[in-house]
Amino acid sequence: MRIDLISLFPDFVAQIAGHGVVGRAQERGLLALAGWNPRDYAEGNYRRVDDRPFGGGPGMVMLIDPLRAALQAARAADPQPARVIYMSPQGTPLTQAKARALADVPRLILLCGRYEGVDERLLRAEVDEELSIGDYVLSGGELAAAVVVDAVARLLPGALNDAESAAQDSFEGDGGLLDCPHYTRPVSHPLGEVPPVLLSGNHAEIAKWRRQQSLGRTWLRRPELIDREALSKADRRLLEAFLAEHAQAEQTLAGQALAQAAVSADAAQDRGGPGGRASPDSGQGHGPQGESGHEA
Ligand code: 9D3
Repeated sequence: MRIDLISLFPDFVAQIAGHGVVGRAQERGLLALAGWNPRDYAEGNYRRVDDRPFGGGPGMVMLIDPLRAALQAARAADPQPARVIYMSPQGTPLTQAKARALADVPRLILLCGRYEGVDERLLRAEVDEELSIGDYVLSGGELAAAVVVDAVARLLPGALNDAESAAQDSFEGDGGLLDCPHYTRPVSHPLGEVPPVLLSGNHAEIAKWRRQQSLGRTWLRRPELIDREALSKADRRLLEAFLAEHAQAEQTLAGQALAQAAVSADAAQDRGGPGGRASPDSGQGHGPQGESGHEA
């Protein structure tokens, strides 16, 4: 697959894409990246690439001609026709399904805007689709393009090694559940223990626990990703058990918080703090003062 980047900072995107999985995909010849800078195609001593917006208002708009020349150069660098995508806050949001579809396209050109955007006539004439990476404001299309390159490159056959690829398959096979928690050595640490089931060697139980964690976390954190009615009976039971346990843990935590608050209030009373007069022997030397480090 070939991806060309049209950008005032083409090296910025290439830099990001030079590491890890995407870098390896390039080394393996699965992905070829090339950058094209509209500034190099701009005319005159000042090599202008932008100008003020007709109708007034803040910011600048990218000029048609330098962008068109850069696009033309990119297209001419390879005879294969390219799909041109404008990275834009007005685009359709990138999803994993979209990334999969793009990974099947042999040639992409990603157009990155800066300033307020690009002259609409260039977009109408040259762009096949507009793509956003989410509802937040970036300073330009470069980081968004890097996200697309990363999401797409790792889907190219041969980009991932076997372990990465197996992990990906199981995730995608899950129909978009969140991942389960992960643990590694040591088993025992001041920050806590590893869940015993993971040390049991019982692979069926481990798979069940992981599935349950995935279901439970997805339900709690991203409820829109789960249709409870559409779950299998087994999944529904796992989720219900998870939620029951979760509610129990919340109860325990709330109980502990209450007990802690009572202890703190007691301590404050002993010190003659708010809520009570100091008793004669108050102050030092007794009681679980501020066990958690915070006092009322
Ligand atoms: C604050 C400026 N906004 C006008 C009120 C419009 C605006 C113009 C240009 C907002 C962002 C940008 C630059 N963003 C992108 O080029 C971009 C982007 C993004 O900001 N968010 C999510 N996806 C993308 S893809 C390209």
